[in-house]
Amino acid sequence: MSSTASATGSTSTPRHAEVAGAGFAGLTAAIALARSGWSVRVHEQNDTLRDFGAGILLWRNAMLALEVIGVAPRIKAEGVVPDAYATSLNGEMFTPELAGYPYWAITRPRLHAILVDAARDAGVDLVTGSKAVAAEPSGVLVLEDGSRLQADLVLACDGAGSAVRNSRPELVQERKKYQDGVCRVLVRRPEEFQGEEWDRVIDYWTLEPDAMRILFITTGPDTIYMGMMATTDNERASQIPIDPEVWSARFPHLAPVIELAAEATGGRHDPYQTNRVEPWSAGRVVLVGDSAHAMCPALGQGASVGMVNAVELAHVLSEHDDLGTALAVWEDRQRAMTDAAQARSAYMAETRTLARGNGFTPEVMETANFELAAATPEHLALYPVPLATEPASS
Ligand code: 5PR
Repeated sequence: MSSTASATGSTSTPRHAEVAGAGFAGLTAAIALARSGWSVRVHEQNDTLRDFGAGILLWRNAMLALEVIGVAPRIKAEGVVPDAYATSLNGEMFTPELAGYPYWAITRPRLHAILVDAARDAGVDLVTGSKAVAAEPSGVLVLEDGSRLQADLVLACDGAGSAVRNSRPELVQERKKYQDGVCRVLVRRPEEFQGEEWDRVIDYWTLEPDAMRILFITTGPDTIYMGMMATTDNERASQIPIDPEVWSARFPHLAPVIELAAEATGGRHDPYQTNRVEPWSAGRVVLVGDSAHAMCPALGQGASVGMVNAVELAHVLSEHDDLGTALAVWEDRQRAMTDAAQARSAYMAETRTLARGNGFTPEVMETANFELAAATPEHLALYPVPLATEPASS
């Protein structure tokens, strides 16, 4: 195992990180640390490095994080900018929002592949079939096979159900479940949904007799990401594979894509949930991503906030030699934004405010407009915020 390098970072031996989980947060943290001189090993429990999800919106905050780690140019080349976010309630379309806003849509497998490439380029050691089960504040990551790996920093990026986090009773969790859940599928984009009017996000809502919603997101000329939300007690609408009958009855004009959604492989259903954890670290163990702040998807910010916090963590670690100081400064800087994102997405999920259109108020956009300490003025200049969605001035 690696050296027990001093935590001062000024020695010739690079500091070493063991990361549990090769999801978006884990890979982003690994790339950021490796690029600032750390030796990094990532453990993925699955036998392959891939993402099983559908699509994702990467807001300005996520793009800034990806800019810092050098990945944004590939996102821009392989993803698309939705030309607007349109909302329809019972077939009536509200004025579209977010025109000109710097956000990108991409499939989750593509984003994941791009991050894996960048991790390899940065010299990150990626280990598959390696399941982390616990960690110790002295800087030990424990694997399922009993190995104990010593590190200067252990990152628990093993998701909302984090086994590593759950092994630390001092990291106190506050969980909450909500009424809705979402089936997410990636479908082939058929002929009838080609054309400019579909090169956007369209959020189709119905609220009677119960809430059912289809979030239609272009992820390029070949694919559509569909987020199909329903109350979890509507069993037929909370199933993978998609039940085409129950969805087409509510959204007849989307029947062709619903048929494709029903045939899609690799979709998943997740109930909306929040897990607020405090604090985010114990000694040399730190939580990054859903393990720290699982949130409702209503803001579309779960993964973005995880990637932002990952990049900010590496940045703070390069500013402060003392690990304890760095972790305290990091949590202090990121906590308010993260708590607000969790609270706001929960509020939006509970009240379904997006259904009424024009929901991207300056307050809602605060998360997307968060400016990373790690971002340079040049990075910021690449992502100007259009006037209509400018951060609320105080
Ligand atoms: N926004 C996005 C999204 O993927 C979902 C929601 C909002 C980008 C669903 O996963 O409200 O559930 C949502």
